[in-house]
Amino acid sequence: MSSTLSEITDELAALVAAAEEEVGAVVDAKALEAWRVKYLGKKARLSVLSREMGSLGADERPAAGKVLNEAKARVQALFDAKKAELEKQPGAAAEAPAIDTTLPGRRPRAGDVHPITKVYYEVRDFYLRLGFGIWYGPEAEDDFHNFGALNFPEDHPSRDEQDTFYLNDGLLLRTHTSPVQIRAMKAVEPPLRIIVPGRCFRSDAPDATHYPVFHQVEGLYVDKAVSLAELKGTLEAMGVYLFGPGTEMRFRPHFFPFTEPSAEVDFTCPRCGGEVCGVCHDGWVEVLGAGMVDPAVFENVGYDPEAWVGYAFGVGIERLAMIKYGITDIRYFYENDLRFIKQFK
Ligand code: 2NM
Repeated sequence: MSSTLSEITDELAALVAAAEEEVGAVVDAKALEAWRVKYLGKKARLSVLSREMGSLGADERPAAGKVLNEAKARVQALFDAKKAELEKQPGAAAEAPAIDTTLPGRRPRAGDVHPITKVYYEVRDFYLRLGFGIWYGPEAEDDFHNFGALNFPEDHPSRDEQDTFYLNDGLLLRTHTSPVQIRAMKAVEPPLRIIVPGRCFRSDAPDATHYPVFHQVEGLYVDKAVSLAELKGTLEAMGVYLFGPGTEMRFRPHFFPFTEPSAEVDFTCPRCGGEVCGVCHDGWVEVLGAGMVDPAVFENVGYDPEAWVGYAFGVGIERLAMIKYGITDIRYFYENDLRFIKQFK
C-alpha cells in the first residue's frame, strides 16, 4: 500500500459520505443488496483496504487500522439501519416467511357435477348396459344432415330463420342430434345400435321451459327385425331405470318427418306417483319422442329399406332433469350458481 495515513483517512471519509448518500436512495431489498455488495462485499474498497493493511509501515498501521475499522463500523451501521427500516414496511412480507403454518387452512371452493351431466350419465349407463355404442358429431351442421336426410320438407317451419341459427358457408347449429345418426348410418353398415348425446340449438326466446341451448340423447337401433314392441319395452325399462319401480308409460300418436309411426312418450310422474303436482299437472309427464325410422331416411343414407328396419327416439336432458329433480325453470341450468348446482346429490 503506497498511500499515506492521511490519504487513507481522506479516502475513507469520502467513501463513508458516499455510502451514506447512496443508502438514502435505497427503497427495497434488491437495491439494499446491491449497495451492500458495493460497500461491504469482498471486492468493496473497504475489503481491499483491509487486505492491504499489511503493506503499511509499522508506524502507520495501528492508526490506519483504527480509521478503517471506524469506517467499516459506520458503513455496517448504515446497512443495519436501512435493513431494519425496510423490514418495517408493509411490502416487506416477501422477506419474511411466506406461510404462517399455525393458521387454519383455506378450504377450496369445490364445484360439483352439473345436474345435466348427472342425468345424462344415467341415460347413458342404461343404454350402455343394453349394448348400445356412443356416437358424437359436429354442432355446426349442414342442411342435408340436419334436415334433408331426415325427410324434412323444404318448407318445414323448423328450417325457418326464426327457429334455426344459421351460420356462414351454408352451415347451421344443429337443432337436434339426429344429424349424427345420419352420419353414423352413412359410415357403417347395419346392424347399428347407438345413442348420440350432445348440445343442440334452437332460436327460442328464453322462458321457464325454453332455452336456446339444450341437450339431447337420441337413440337408434337398426337391424333385420326391430319391432315397435321392442321400442316400447326398451323405453318402459328406461322409465323405470330413471324414475324408479312402478313407473308406467303411455304412447300417444304423433308426427315426426323421420319416423313412421311416431309417438310422444309419457311416464307417470315420479314426483307425485300419478296424483297431480306442479311438475306434471295430470299425473303424467311427457318425456320423449320416438318411432320407427321412416324408409325414406334409410334411402337417404344408402340403407336398403326392404332389408332393414329400425327404431329411434330422442329425449331432452333438461326436461328429464327438471322432472326428476322438480326444477321449475330451465334457466337455472345455465346460471352457474353453485348453490343450485350442488343441490342434486
Ligand atoms: C326423436 C324422436 C323420434 C330420431 C330419428 C332419427 C334418425 F336419424 F334415425 F332418423 N334420429 N333420431 C328421432 C325419432 C328423434 O326426437 C324427439
